[in-house]
Amino acid sequence: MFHLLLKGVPLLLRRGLKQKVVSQMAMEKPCILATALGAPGGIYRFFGPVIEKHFTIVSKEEFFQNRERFADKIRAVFVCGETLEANRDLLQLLPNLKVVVNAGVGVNHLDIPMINSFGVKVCNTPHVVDNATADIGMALMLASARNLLYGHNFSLSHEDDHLPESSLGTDVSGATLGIIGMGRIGYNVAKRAQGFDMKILYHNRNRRTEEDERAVGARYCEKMEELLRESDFVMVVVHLSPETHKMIGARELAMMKPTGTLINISRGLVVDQDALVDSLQRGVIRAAALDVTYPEPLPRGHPLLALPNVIVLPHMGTHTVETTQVMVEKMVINALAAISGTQPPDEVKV
Ligand SMILES: *C1O[C@H](CO)[C@@H](O)[C@H](O)[C@@H]1NC(C)=O
Ligand SMILES: *[C@@H]1O[C@H](CO)[C@@H](O)[C@H](O)[C@H]1NC(C)=O
Ligand SMILES: *[C@@H]1O[C@H](CO)[C@@H](O)[C@H](O)[C@H]1NC(C)=O
Repeated sequence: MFHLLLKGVPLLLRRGLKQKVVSQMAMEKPCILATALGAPGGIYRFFGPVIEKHFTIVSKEEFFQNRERFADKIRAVFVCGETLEANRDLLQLLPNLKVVVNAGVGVNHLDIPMINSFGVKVCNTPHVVDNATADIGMALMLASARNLLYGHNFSLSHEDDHLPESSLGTDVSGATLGIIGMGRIGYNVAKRAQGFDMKILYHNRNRRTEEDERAVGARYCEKMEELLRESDFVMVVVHLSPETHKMIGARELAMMKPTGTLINISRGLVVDQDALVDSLQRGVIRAAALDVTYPEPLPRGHPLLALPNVIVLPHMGTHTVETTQVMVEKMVINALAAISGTQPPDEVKV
């Protein structure tokens, strides 16, 4: 672009001009407020350049030390977990803010109507997390079914050479998988499970088209009860909403096979955690494998963590280099759009 612009200008002068233009552009980069790169709960340093190409990052600390300098300049807030709260007190300090961009899909920690009342949009990063989240669902199912954590610990610290009977796993290939919530992630799970020759059932508010069902070999269960009764593995992939809040409680867990495994990659509060602890302790179900809990991470010493038939991950569903990179790129695209006054591709509306 510069070359077109500067055609005909002598080379040395061109260089000088180009530098000047570039440094002016650098000065004019809009500011975003975020947890400092690399700080706990902040975006990892590795992804800094993706943001810094377009924005100047102002950390929370820099902002509060020098509010007069930054208040007018901040055009976007990048939220990554809950270390930076986009609350009313903060928004009142940012007169030129255009958008709050959330890393990831789940925005239940954001008060969207309140944010919108400041004329500020909210965006998230949907779709890009689909593959990684479906992958972690499969990873949890396999790890739980085949007792991988037990086996690893055995390798580290075994006292005799023979695996005890209790370490026997259960087959995934050919087993029945029930998917609760057949959105994009659920559908991606079904695709993967098809490769394991699993029998696939799903429950969803809306039935998928026959073509969609046929493509992954999934059968619709209008009633969740039917799915719970028939499945060897139940994977919960719904969004948190008033309808899904504690949708899996003691009653639902009791409907599952005693050999059944619950895998939760949705949102902590979708499963009644106390009921889950009780069901696992009493052997109502075989095992649980969770990427999401309430709270996150679970406090050390939580009863779920003391159970041998549970795998708990600290919400790692999208935790890969590639997916994080695309997520940060999406955040930048949404912020740039909102700041320039065009419709951002991933605005969340209520
Ligand atoms: C799903 O996640 C945990 C376990 O109970 C619960 O806190 C949540 O309620 C639900 N997710 C899980 C982990 O099952
Ligand atoms: C998931 O992965 C496949 C294979 O790499 C790719 O074609 C697809 O676009 C990915 N989906 C998303 C939503 O990123
Ligand atoms: C790991 O194995 C050792 C020895 O068998 C056992 O004492 C310990 O409880 C195991 N730890 C876990 C977390 O299972």
